[in-house]
Amino acid sequence: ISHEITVVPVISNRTLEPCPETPPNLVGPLLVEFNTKRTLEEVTQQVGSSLQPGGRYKPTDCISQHKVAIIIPFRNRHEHLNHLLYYIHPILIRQQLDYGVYVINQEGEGVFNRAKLMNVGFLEAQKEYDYECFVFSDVDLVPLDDRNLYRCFDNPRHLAVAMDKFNFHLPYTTYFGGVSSLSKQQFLKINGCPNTYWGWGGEDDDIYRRVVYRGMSISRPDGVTGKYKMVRHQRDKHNEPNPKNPDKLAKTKQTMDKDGLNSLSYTVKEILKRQLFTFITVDIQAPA
Ligand code: UDH
Repeated sequence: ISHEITVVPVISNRTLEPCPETPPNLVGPLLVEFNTKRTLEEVTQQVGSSLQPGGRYKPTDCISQHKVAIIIPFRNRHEHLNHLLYYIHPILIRQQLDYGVYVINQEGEGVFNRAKLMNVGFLEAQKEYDYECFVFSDVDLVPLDDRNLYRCFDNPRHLAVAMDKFNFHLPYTTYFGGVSSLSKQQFLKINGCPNTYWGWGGEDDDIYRRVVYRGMSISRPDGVTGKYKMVRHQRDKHNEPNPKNPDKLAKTKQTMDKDGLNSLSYTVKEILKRQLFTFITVDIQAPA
């Protein structure tokens, strides 16, 4: 008597391969428009189904090679955030990233501080997951091409190289604003961002200088891949240009070792897990 043996494949034990170096499903140039209002509920319906709460995702059919935290400095820009989430999630999914989206919300009405919020995002995201790469993105900038990879490179990367508001050019060659990526190691090497740039202006140039003073250079996509559309807006309250900021740049070399991650102090007030993002409200001791 012979017995046939049927081998049943066990799906959960299937070994996954690493995702390919170049994501196979990218489409290139994208249509982006901000004419229609988008509510968070709508956007959650439209793009949230494959995410884990907190705006987390990883591919199911291969092992992502990129653990990326998207860090968004934020206050009172919900309409912009909805547009960004609507466009960015499908892009990040096509890029096969293992990622999470972190909105770092400055509490209160004090002077805004973009760079300090970036430092907070770097530390808070790592409390949740072993992120190796950090993409810092303004809330109002949507990439116009999904080949612009939201990952880290051998050098710190400037991603927003061709914004519509600058006629799809860099405003100046050392510009490092808008969207950038740094690996954990690269960010630690520059002691993070400065905490002392209150109000608008200068902090992005300070970060650029930190990178150069630590012997690194800037990596960039080409001017077609690096196109961005900005949501048009008025100047925010409590984020006026600060005339003291540009003057500080002459001293970055001396100050960067004592102004940064190693001097950061803040208090987390609330952490909300939404489907499309993690919303972290922080008191950063802003002056009135
Ligand atoms: N941000 C907020 N809330 C604020 C201020 C800034 O969320 O109140 C964040 C947001 O991610 C924003 C980023 O910080 O994208 C940079 O700030 P910004 O948008 O003020 O800087 P930008 O250079 O604009 O984009 C400057 C003012 C433009 C006025 C144009 C008037 N026509």
